[in-house]
Formats: sequence, structure tokens, C-alpha cells
Amino acid sequence: MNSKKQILIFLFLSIMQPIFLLAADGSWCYFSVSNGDLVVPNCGQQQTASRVMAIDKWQRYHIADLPQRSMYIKPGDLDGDGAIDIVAGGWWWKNPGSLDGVWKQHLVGEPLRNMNEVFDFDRDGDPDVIGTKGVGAETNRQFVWAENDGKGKFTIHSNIDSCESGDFLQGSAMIRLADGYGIALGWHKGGKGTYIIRVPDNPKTEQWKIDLVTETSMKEDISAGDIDRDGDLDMLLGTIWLENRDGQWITHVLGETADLDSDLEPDRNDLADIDGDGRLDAVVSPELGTHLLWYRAPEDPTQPWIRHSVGTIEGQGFSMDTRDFDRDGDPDIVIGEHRGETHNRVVIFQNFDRGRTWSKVVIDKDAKDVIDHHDGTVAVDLDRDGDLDLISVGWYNPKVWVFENLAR
Ligand SMILES: [Ca+2]
Ligand SMILES: [Ca+2]
Ligand SMILES: [Ca+2]
Ligand SMILES: [Ca+2]
Repeated sequence: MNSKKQILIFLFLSIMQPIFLLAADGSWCYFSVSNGDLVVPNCGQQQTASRVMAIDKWQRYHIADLPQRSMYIKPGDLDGDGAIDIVAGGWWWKNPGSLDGVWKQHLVGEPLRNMNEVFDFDRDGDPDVIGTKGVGAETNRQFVWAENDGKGKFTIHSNIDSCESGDFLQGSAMIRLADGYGIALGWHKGGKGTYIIRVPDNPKTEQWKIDLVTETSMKEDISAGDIDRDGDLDMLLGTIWLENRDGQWITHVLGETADLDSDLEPDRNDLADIDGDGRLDAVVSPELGTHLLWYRAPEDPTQPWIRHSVGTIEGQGFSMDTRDFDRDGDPDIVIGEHRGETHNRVVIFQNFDRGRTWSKVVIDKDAKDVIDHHDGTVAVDLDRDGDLDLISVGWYNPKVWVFENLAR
């Protein structure tokens, strides 16, 4: 073979490589600026391309109608069969093995009516449940926890202090503290501030205490992460973060939204390294506004963080999760709409080029009196096939949903 032929074959293989890869595994796509899939970054001449898992094929399943609103929806293998079940409100649903099967509904146990965390509190290997006695959005500050026997049968314990203020939860985060685990709490009307429930060493016999740790609250979501990289977990409340300084919680303002939209209130938030520089950035989704934002953490996170736009979300951002849906190594963002004018959608914002370019992929859309999302669109690989599925719950439409990702 002469060298000209070799070069031609080499060029042919180079051009065909993405197509060969696509053929080898149908769930992977090739995106490039050269064919218009991606916007050229910074209006420059630079070539950018990446190979990512497809995120545009989904199947929705209606799992249950709820008699009242549930604050949260969370995953966990409650019965120990290896399949991931769903918990919302006072119920759990057994994973039928195939996501299109019948999800049998079980009561966690009265008087636990509004789950806020699923976690192995007694460290015996199975997930337990904590929640308030509150029905729907009624004011209730009394917590109980449900001890799992490993097979999804629960014993309810009431050895938790009542919270001194609060109406219903809009923020809840498991947080590892110097002396054990805690559950950070944010109330819808703010209460007196941010609280932490202390999980005692022996959760069955010792009383669980609740401390007001700071008067600061943004009345919404709470995310835990080591923002200042000093080895302990801090908290993100939206455009404020709380520095864990040896158990004292110091308030830092990281950015603003008022100059962009004076009505906008941060609702859901996540900590994720959007630009791949090793620092946790803040993702903030809106209530009473449409701007989905991320704030880049500076070297010293007590200094102002630089705000960037991800895109707009017409139905507002009451449901959000930040995970690597396309498996290209960077976090993407899913939003479930709650206040769409006529319809509510589930939208994935796909991160390209370290948070500079986002591609908006609508994966579900239906009439607003059929579906909405509130503290939902939680990403979890429900069928353990290697792609992230979603579980979600509505507020105007209190229903439980599963979205199966058909990439795999
Ligand atoms: Ca347990
Ligand atoms: Ca820290
Ligand atoms: Ca990604
Ligand atoms: Ca999956």
C-alpha cells in the first residue's frame, strides 16, 4: 500500500470514528462544534467536541395519586432485595424489578406522615426514615423516625425533641458533623433560623436534640458540602452559605439575584463542581423568576462568587437535581417545572465546555393540571443499568412519578 492510500484510509477512519462508536453502543452520541451540535465557545475559532450518553429518550410512569401533598421524594432499598424503592410522604413503593411494573404501596407507619430523609440512622445496614407528623403543608414541628427491620417493616420512635419554631419543611440535608450525623432543617417561613437535629449514638434509647445553629435562613433548600475545603461540611442555603467553623455556623453572602430580577427568590440549590476546577460551585434555581444560575466559587469562598446563567425555565425551578446525566464527567442540571402557564416540563440542561455552554433538552411535557414538580426530579439509577432515572412528586398534582431513562 502506498503512503497516499494509507493517509486516505487514516483520514477515512478518523472521520468515521464517531459513527463507529455510535454503532457499537447506541446510547452514546458524538457532539461537535463542526456540525452545529455545540456553540463555539467565546465566539472563537476553537474546536470543541465530546462523546456523551444520549439523554433524550425517556418513559414516564404514573406510580400513585396521593391523598395529600408530600414535601419530598427520596430513593432507598427499604426491603433489602437489591432494588431501589421510593419514599414520599408517609408511604413507600416497592420497586417491582422492571420499572414499568406495578409499584406496590406500603405505609411507613403512623404517625410518620411527611418524610424528609431516608438514612441508616442506627447503622445496622438498612435505610430508616425520618419525617414529621404533618399532613401535607399543615404546620407541624414534631418528628418521628421509623426503624427498618431490613425488610421494609418499621417501628416508629418518638424520641425526638419538637422544633421550637417552623411551619413545614422546605430544606433538609443529612450532614456529617464532628460528633456524628445531623439533619439540617430549613422551614418554609424561616422559623427562627436554621436548625440541626442531632442523631445520637444510640438512636433508639437516647433523645434526639434539635439545636438552632444560626438565625440565618433562606427558607428553602439546604445542600451540604465542604465549600471551603477544610475537611468539614458547610451548608449552602441559596445565595448564602454557612461556614462550619468548629461547629459554629458563620454566614457568608456569595452573590445576589436582585439586580437580575427583583422578584426572584432562590428556591432549590445544589453544590457541584460545574467548571472542573476542584471547587464546589453553587447551582440556584428560581421561584418567582425564570433564571437558572450557577455561581463560580472563587479560591477564597468568603469573597464574591461570579454569577453565570445556565438558561431560563418558564415554569420556575421548584425541583432540581445536579448530576452527570450524559456521563461526560461534568454535572448537568435537571429541572421539573411547577408553575408553567399551560404545561409543565422536565428539562435537562446539558453542561458543555465547563459551564460556558448549556444545551436544553426537554424530556417530558404535559398539561399543568396533569403534572407539576415540587421538590422532585431526583436523579437515581433505579434499575441499576448505568443511566440515571428520575423520581418526582407534584404539589398542585400530588402524584408520584418515575421517569425511566432509555439510554441503556
Ligand atoms: Ca437502619
Ligand atoms: Ca468546610
Ligand atoms: Ca455531563
Ligand atoms: Ca437506569
